[in-house]
Amino acid sequence: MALKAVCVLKGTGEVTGTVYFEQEGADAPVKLTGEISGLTPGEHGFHVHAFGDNTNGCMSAGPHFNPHNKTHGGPTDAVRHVGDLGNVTAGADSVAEINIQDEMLTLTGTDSIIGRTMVIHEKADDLGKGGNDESLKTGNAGGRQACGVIGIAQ
Ligand SMILES: [Cu+2]
Ligand SMILES: [Zn+2]
Repeated sequence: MALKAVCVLKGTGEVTGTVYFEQEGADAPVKLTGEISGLTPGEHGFHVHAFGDNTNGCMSAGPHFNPHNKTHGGPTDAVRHVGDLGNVTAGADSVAEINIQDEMLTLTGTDSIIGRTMVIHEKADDLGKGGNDESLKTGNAGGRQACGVIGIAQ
């Protein structure tokens, strides 16, 4: 049976979104669909952060989800945080359509992303290629515009 999760993203500004997750089984990739609106046109970093804690807004979600102690990277890199999904791109209508298939995320087991936080950022993620220390931690993606806890869906 497919595993399903959902995340509603909200922030202090205009940015809102809904992301759906689906995985056919423990070893299958995770498919993400949905959309995020209210963004400036262009690329925005998109990650799973470690904690499902939004007590201080998106800041209390902590750093990128990184159970294997790697450096930050892009979604197709072998060396990356589990939570590194790269960028989503908003069009002139301020909407980013989410359509991602990821090999490293999982909705089950010890590395499950259920109960953690999805964050959409102000700026583009440089995928660890920015040439400075911050690039290898956060991808220099800037502020957290909206976020939400990933929960089990029906
Ligand atoms: Cu992030
Ligand atoms: Zn990262």
